[in-house]
Amino acid sequence: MFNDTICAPASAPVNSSLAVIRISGPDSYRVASFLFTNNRKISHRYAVYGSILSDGEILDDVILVYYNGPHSFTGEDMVEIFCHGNPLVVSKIMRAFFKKGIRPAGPGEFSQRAFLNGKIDLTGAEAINSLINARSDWEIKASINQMHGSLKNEIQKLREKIVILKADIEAGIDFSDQDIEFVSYGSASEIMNEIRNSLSDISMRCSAGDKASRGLDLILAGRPNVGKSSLMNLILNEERAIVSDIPGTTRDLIRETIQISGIRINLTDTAGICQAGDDIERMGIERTRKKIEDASIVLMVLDATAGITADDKLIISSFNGKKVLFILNKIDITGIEIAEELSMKEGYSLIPVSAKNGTGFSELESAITSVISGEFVDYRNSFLADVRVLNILDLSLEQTAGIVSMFGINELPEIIAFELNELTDRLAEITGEITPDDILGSIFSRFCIGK
Ligand SMILES: Nc1nc2c(ncn2[C@@H]2O[C@H](COP(=O)(O)OP(=O)(O)OP(=O)(O)O)[C@@H](O)[C@H]2O)c(=O)[nH]1
Ligand SMILES: [Mg+2]
Repeated sequence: MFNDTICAPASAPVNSSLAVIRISGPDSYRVASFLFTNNRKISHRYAVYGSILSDGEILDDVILVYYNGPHSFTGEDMVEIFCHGNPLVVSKIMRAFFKKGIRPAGPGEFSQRAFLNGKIDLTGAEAINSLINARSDWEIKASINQMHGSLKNEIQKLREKIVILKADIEAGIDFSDQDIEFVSYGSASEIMNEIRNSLSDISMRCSAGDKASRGLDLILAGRPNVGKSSLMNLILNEERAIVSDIPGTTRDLIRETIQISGIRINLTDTAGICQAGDDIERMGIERTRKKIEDASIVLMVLDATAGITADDKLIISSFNGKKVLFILNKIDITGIEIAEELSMKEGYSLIPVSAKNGTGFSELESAITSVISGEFVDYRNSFLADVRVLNILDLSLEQTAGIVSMFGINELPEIIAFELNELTDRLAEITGEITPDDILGSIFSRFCIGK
């Protein structure tokens, strides 16, 4: 428990109908009662209406809720004040609290107190931060699942298994003179293999989650003038990129983030690939090639009026096994039949569209959706995990493999028990049961103030 009391706005500093101010710590109740006109009515988890009064001046009429610790978010005594959403009003109320000895909270300090007081584990705290910053439906859903313990529960199940195995091996050491075996090395090794499989499954689900929260890179590529920028604008539903009939209009990469099927997509429009006319165009094409290498999915745009040209084929041959969707644009000029003819002749599966009048747009969206689902086979079951968690999982997997081989060479049980102990401690870092202070500091400093 902390002996100082902290205060911060929990809402953004903009003019809005309401704003929320949070106070947490042992002085919350005393100072709130002092500044609040309706102080006799303040009771645990009741919303009370009154005014905040400082030096005889009414600062605002507010709703105040008091939470008696440990039954609060932080586990301490807490007060939440719902005032009118003017940043000046918020700042006046906060200053009144500061004058009474309460200090401003740093980033993530409320969540850090909740964690240190055992109200949430580290995966839950990180999920709250992800929920606040989520940019797709998937991230929102995964954050809520994780706040409800999805990752924590999996890790705890594994730790329990390891602890039982370790206890059996240690019991074997204690009773070794009586020739009693609690677990044979054969079955211990099997259990360890199961643990390894579960760890590897969690790790894969964390990597899928990591990928999904960064977003999938989709890139529009093709020759100049085929309509890449027009398609970009159609997908974004805004005139984002300049469109013209002059080949080489787009020179730089144009990147926007959208959501398709609940997944974050980073969509990039690129310079048309051709023999560059000038240095700037050449630089644009180089950037395009580099971007294609990094992309998850390429949307190769073809011009129906030109068919599939030798230059198109050259570009396609540079994709090197990437996932590609072939889009046949400008079918408003040629008619849709050309798509089937060309598909038969050239062997590509073409999606006919017109960026000009929107024909084929919904088919294009479904094609993108189905590629995304294929790309993230199991993203719906994935976890939100940052590099910290992924790193712990990698090290744990390595250690697990080492323990399996120790059973194979009949290593001393004392040494195996030591390794198992280290493994449980390592996994405990994920939920934060054992985590060095500097790591905690760096995790919570990423949070916003008031959270
Ligand atoms: N009729 C018709 N014209 C189109 C269509 N899509 C694009 N255009 C026209 O084709 C020309 C080139 O379009 P852009 O979107 O600038 O092509 P781009 O591939 O981005 O070209 P660069 O940036 O030069 O590589 C413009 O005049 C567009 O109006 C379409 O579906 N139908
Ligand atoms: Mg363009």
